[in-house]
Amino acid sequence: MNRFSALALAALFSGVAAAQPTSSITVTSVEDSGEGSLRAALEQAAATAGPARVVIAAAGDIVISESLVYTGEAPLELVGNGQRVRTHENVDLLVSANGGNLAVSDLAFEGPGQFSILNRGDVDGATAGKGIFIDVRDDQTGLVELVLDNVIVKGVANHGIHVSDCTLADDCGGGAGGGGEGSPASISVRLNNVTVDGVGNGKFDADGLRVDERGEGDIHLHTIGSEFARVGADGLELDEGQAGSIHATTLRTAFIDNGAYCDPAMLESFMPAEPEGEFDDGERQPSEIPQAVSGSPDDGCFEYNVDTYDSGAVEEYEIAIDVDDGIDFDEADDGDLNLTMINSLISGNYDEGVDMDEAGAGGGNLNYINTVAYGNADDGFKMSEEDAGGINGMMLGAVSRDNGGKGAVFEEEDGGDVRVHVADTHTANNDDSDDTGLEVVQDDAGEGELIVEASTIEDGIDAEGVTVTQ
Ligand SMILES: [Ca+2]
Ligand SMILES: [Ca+2]
Ligand SMILES: [Ca+2]
Ligand SMILES: [Ca+2]
Repeated sequence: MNRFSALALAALFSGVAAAQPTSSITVTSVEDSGEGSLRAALEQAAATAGPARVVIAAAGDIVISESLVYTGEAPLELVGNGQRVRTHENVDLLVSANGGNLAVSDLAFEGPGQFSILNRGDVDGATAGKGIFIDVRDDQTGLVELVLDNVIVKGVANHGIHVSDCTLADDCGGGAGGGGEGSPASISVRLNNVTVDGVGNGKFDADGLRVDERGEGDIHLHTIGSEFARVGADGLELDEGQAGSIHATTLRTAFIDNGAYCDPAMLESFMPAEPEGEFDDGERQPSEIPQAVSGSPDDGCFEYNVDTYDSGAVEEYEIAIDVDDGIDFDEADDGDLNLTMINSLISGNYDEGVDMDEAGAGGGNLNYINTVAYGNADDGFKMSEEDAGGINGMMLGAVSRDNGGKGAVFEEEDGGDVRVHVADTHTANNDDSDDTGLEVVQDDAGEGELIVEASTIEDGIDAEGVTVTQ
């Protein structure tokens, strides 16, 4: 036996010896509460202190009137057999309130549904309910793990699945614009055969899967054979602020028709006649431009940006309706953004299909392999990198077509290089087909390189500061 395997074995045995035994609890009743109920099992699991395994042996739907809350800090495994946990109330369905790891299999979680911007879940004093929610402790360390296997989440007003390592909870905001502090812990989310459908339609900025990570620590995401569809905001949003990186892989995962909570058709009539303008110094005062929209079904849907000159006069303004993406990552401060999509599909989303933003030190590493983006309202694939760090991009057997923006964008600002390799890839009919198939931009210090092999870029290449080899 060599030294390495001896050490590995020693570590394995010490790990087994140190682990606490897992308590096993059986749910024998589908009642909302009482003896043998899932609610009682979660209370018992929290009371055991160590890891617990709850097996739902009872057949039929479990209809709850208030949230199922696990308060333990130790890992909880919840094993179903195809049952549905349902509610008619606008509440969270399953909550791990003190950062305990969750592993859930063979269960569906269904909210009341019927939410829209005209039937919101966050008005009249209500808090919009989520499907599955882990609230990380402020002092948590190590790895917070959420593992879902054969799980369905539908019909909740807020996020379908949410892991929050952010002190501001639902007011963290997103990405570079996000706030809040976080624990030293990292977050790992693994989804296998998970469907998140029709959630997030009762509130602005409510996603299919949302991870808010602050403080030290990374986000690790792996999805296999999963689907995010008809979500009000982004199908999947990761916000990694402060130190730490995003490491994400999607395999055979679909992102379809997400981002329509702020339905442009519904809100268009609230837009000013001139939604944007650009002026010379002294030409227009702030009181002389359209004011922020009010009186709409949800005024949060309107982005309002005004830039002024030093004199106080308006330089430019823009008001826009905030629709959302298929998959949206924001990585800020130290750390990288790493995304590999394999055999995945991104279609019909109301903003970008793939919307990646990396800021601060660190770069972006993107691999789109046998992955298709079509019919998204803005770009099919978009990566923006700024500050120190560069971009390494690869499209292999990818397709991007019929999107309202560019087929694929790799834009790099400030110090750092951009290197993109495109092979066996097809782009067509993106936007107006005026050099919109591929856009690769290298700004400021650094080098740019685009290699295109065995590909058909019908709608052209727009390269700035980049050497193109075809
Ligand atoms: Ca953290
Ligand atoms: Ca970071
Ligand atoms: Ca950077
Ligand atoms: Ca650069």
